[in-house]
Amino acid sequence: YSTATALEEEPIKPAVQVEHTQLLIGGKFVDALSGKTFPTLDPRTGEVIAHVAEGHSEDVDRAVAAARKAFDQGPWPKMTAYERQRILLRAADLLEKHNDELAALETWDNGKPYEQSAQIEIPMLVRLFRYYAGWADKIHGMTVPADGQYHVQTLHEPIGVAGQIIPWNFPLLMFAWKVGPALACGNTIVLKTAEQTPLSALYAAKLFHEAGLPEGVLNVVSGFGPTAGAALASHMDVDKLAFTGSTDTGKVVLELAARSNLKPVTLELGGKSPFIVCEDADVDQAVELAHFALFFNQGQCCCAGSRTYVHEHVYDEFVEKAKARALKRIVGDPFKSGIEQGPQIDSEQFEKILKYIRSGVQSGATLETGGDRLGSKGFYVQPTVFSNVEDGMLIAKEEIFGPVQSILKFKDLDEVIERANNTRYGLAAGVFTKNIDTANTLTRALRVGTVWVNCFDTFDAAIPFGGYKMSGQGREKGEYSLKNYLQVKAVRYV
Ligand code: TXE
Repeated sequence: YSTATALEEEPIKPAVQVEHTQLLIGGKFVDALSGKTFPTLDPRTGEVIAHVAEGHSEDVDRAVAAARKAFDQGPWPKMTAYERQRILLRAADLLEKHNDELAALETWDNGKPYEQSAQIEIPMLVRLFRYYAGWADKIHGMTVPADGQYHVQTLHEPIGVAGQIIPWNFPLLMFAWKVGPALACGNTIVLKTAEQTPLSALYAAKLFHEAGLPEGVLNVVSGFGPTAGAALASHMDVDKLAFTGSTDTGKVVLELAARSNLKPVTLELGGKSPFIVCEDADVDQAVELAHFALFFNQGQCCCAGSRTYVHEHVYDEFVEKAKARALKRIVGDPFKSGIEQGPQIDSEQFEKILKYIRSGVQSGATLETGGDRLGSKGFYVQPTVFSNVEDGMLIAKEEIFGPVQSILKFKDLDEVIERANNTRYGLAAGVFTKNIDTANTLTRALRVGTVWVNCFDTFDAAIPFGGYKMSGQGREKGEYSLKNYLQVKAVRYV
């Protein structure tokens, strides 16, 4: 890994100041009522970037009260759709203007390559808000035929106060997937960021206020899951909950929602996505795409192609080339140009990944390359490749969420379909083939929310994303996401 030694150098200083560390409630930055703070850490070193206000249930109460007031009495749900659209478009312009600061904060707090933040993720964030702004004035109900002398119409109304809990792997994109449709539909929001990455959402939310978003419409509470997160999920005055994170925590929030006020819940959870390389594949291209499908974002993607199934006729060549590609991966300080992989998010994830690597070795998989930490500080992990992986091994069953590729061998399509589907997850799949019949067979047979054919991890604001089975409930992005944030009222006139 070409820059491993450079990891011992001083980390590059990010070109941004941390301006906002308080909670954003009712349009104002405020301390937590307890006065408590928690440190957010630089994954390159484990050192403190800033101390951030730590929201607890009483702060969630305050934020929900502000959102409730903004919904019941404020201008937001009542203003014309055109006005709402204008505010969202202005916010998108401001996000675009502050591209570099947002990207620097994102990389500093999360560890992802700065070029990825600045050239892909922030532009995508801007695009998402422009997309949702476009929907604001295109939300309308139907006229419905009914027996008798009735005129029947449906009204699509905002659902109210949305509680949103997001993870740390794509802090700003998850912010956009949640906040975009909720605002376009006229809701108000209390958003809880992940405790690992509180900084960028505070900065972005401030820009929404500069763009003219009325106070109380978008509240941001930093804090931990079992305290702030659970308070939001179980709040009696939150009308809808949207969550992205682990399947285990998804079950917890669904239960909290059910036990409190039965708020509807959308969940985007974990995955163990198959990436299937068919017999006819161009091996070099397949290796490159499978590498990207797994290693992108330090392997910290819910939809990572983490079970690489390769046809037996091309298996040996594929493994050799996948190993060579992993060895060439450029790992280093994410602020450096040309870096492909930065550190993992925190010590917990770092340890979890190393534990899975040990488990892979113990269960008899062949460690082709990698397998250890990289450097002596921060949370860097060597790009790791296992071959001879069997379906029953933990590394083939559980979400590792790190730069660890598991390569499995298959003989024919029926077999790989059965094995690919034999998991509690169903988020995504990759299919690599030149044969349209093979592609058709696989795309129909795979029980997942997204199938990428000869591509992977391509995202678009208009394309729905979500999971089958225990990878989630509901869809985000695209037109499908709007119904998460709308109530349907039937009105009958005679
Ligand atoms: O997830 P959590 P963690 C997977 C991945 C990772 C594992 C654990 O495998 O290794 O989950 O990561 C909040 N009530 N994914 O611990 O706990 C928490 O504060 C309410 C997949 O980070 O699910 C954070 O804001 N909220 C994934 C959010 O839930 C609670 C992305 C996610 O944290 C809570 C991240 C509670 N009791 C991890 N406990 C994906 N689908 O993309 C925690 N939270």
